[in-house]
Amino acid sequence: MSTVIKGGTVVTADLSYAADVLIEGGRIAAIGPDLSGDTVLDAVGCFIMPGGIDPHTHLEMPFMGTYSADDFESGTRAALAGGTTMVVDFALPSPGQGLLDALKMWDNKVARAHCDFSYHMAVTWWGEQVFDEMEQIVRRGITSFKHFMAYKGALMVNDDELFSSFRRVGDLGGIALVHAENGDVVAELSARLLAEGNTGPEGHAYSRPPQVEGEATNRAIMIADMAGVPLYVVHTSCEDSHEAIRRARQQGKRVWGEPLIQHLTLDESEYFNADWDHAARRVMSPPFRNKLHQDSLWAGLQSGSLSCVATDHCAFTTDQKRTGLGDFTKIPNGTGGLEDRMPMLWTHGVNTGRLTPNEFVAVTSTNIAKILNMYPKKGAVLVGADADLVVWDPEAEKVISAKGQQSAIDYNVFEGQKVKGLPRFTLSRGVLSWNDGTIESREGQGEFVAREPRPAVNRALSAWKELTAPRPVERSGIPVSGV
Ligand code: DUC
Ligand code: ZN
Ligand code: ZN
Ligand code: ZN
Repeated sequence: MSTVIKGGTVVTADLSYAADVLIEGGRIAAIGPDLSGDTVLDAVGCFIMPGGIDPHTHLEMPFMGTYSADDFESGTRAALAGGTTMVVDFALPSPGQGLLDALKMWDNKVARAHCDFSYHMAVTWWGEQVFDEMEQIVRRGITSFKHFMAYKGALMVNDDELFSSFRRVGDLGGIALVHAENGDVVAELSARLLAEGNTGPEGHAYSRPPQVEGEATNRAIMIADMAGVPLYVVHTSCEDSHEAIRRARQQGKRVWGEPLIQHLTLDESEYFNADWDHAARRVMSPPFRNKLHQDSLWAGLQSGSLSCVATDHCAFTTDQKRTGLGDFTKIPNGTGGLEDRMPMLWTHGVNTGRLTPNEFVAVTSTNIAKILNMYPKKGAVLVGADADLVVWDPEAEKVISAKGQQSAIDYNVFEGQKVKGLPRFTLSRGVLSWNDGTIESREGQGEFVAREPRPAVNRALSAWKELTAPRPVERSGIPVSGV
């Protein structure tokens, strides 16, 4: 059985050209004019692009006393409905829990996944067991390790732990990820705000100003530099951290930044809504920022100083959010976005002229496939690549609403937003999974994507070698004082 996508324009991160795409055995078998196959998908007027890759999701994650509401079933179904064909989720050991043990928990969650997936492994504490197990995690095809610089008393690691873990990741040929917020300052500001009677959701935003993110991003970049490890900064939300990333990249450091679709399109005024539920549903970390920070993020995508657009999809129902009535620090942090990332980015990025369609492909798919070393299996329209494809109709429109969404929660942070540009078909390894408004994928269709380590230095080789291989200085005698 073969499938041919006919009459469209292939759009990759590099170029756009008219061609048909033939799919056999889950892979792209041919690209060119006048191809035929058993099943024909009509792509006239559409773009044929690599399926989106969301490098940052939290599905069914134990967090802040509850579990995020979308699991691998509803989450990956939402992904496909929005043109995304792969998610990278975070396996999260609780402090003291072994990495292999946590991985087993995640392996038990994924049986019903509709699209392909991989994991980042979180390092939430440090010790010999973690050091040892990291090697086995890499052998399992997980080469990216996430560190929380916030969530003090829960997931946060300190600088000594960060440095030790970064060195280990570098030695294993992996890549370090950071949630960059200064957790000590956040804890102080939160306690003060609560003591002063600021208990509402807006207190969340006040407790996490851009400076806490800028400081932590700078610190993580410097520690990664000393450890010689490539660094990926998740959910870059403001100019303060973008500036640090931009500077590092200009210095030749391997550092990448990841804005979220939420931070690109929603701003801090959401937290001042008179409706408590409205504001609380938008509580996430980092919080939404003002328009100047949004401009900075868009500029980063345009200039290439920011690399990937993600969602940090971590959805909680209104009931779950209400745990934080009377104390904003207890509102589960997180928002959804898996189904809306691609249409929202197309609408606010491509339709406004900020991004070209090729840049859209780069930041939604190809860049992360390269960074995580799974290109061109993923993120490409090339013969031999997985047929993870989206047939994109730039003229199709809808108004985003929780009604009819795939996500399990009862609201949508983009409610009422009009989008133009939607997936007509989404194919997961050649299987038609989203067919013009209808889910056709099967539960359990998704497979784990293993990744190979790839040794890389973080900065200029000479300086790096000097730092990591110190030589004792030979001295002829002990200096005599006064001489
Ligand atoms: N931020 C969130 O908003 N949710 C999950 C974890 C995180 O860092
Ligand atoms: Zn985070
Ligand atoms: Zn509202
Ligand atoms: Zn996250």
